Amino acid sequence: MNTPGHRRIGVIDRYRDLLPVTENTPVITLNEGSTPLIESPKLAGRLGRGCRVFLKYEGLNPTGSFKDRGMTVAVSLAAERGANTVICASTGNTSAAAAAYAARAGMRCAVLLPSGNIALGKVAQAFVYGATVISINGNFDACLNVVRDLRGETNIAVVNSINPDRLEGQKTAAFEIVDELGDAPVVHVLPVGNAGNITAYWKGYQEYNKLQRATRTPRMIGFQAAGAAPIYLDRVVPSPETAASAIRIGNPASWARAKIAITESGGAIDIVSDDEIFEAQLWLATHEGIFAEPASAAAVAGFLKCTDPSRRCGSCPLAQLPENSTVVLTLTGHGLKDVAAVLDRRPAPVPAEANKAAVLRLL
Ligand code: AN7
Repeated sequence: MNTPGHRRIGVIDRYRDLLPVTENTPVITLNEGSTPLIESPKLAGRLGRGCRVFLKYEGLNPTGSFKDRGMTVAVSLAAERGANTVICASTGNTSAAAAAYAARAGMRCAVLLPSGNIALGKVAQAFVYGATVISINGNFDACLNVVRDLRGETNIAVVNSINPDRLEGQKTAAFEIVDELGDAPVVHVLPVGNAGNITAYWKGYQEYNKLQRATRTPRMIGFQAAGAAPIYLDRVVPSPETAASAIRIGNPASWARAKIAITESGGAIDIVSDDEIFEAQLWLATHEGIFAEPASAAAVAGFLKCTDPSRRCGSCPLAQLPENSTVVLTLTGHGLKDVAAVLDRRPAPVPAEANKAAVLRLL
């Protein structure tokens, strides 16, 4: 399975026994999952004491985000149940994945996007995979409310994470991490928007612990953008604001389950500012050669904040790590999804004449 010389297989075939599929389920896959777990000695250096830090780079999934894991399960089961249309609300990545898997299944796809707040690469994906792209006059939470009302319509499958099949697929990321490290990490850090992913990881880690494939479950730490932090603030945010458009969500669907994951795991929920997010995005790219989208960088920003001695808070799980602990951060989406976010903040290329001397002068 996924060994050298073998074809990379999708998450349904890799974890079939632990997913709600049968031999009658048509497997709609793009060979998602099996993403790299990249060690970061530079992040580990901020912890010291023999700790190791790994980055689960979900941006290398077929449509460039972790959403593919959930979508292969949701679309396969929708096909098995006879749906001919999939629909979702999205801040961009869910719509890209839904459109791709629907195309592969020969199903129609409609995506409801908040007008004016989607990274361009994600809109391009929805178009190119042939989805009907509907721009809703409202934010993501308004889009999700419309989709909730569409549940139960004949032949239509809702593939947001209010569909439990999505979270089943997404829990496979936790399985992969344990399979690769030999045990669960001590702490798992990830960005939180609609809160499906933190819920799915927690489910995956718990299942592996029950199956005795892991001796422990990690403390789950979620980071929200400061302007879109309903779980942190413990109240709905009617007009969420952040340049990390993927997590611009004010009323998360999996709010209650995310709180359970945080509480049961001994974890935490915290916030990072947009400036911290973009600094972390650049830090990751310039120090580790990994380009992740702004929402993903929220996890890195949170890690950098919580490991800064001048800012460390006593109750943070990252402040009380036992020696030789392993920490995993999920990088949920690829940086190329949202190039405008970077170019808006970077200096323009340096102009030069087409000769060696002109270029050498700039080095
Ligand atoms: C890159 O695509 O909600 O907490 O509609 O695209 O499981 O919602 C995306 C969310 C983090 C937050 N990182 O995950 C959508 C959508 C990236 C994301 C999140 C999203 P959840």
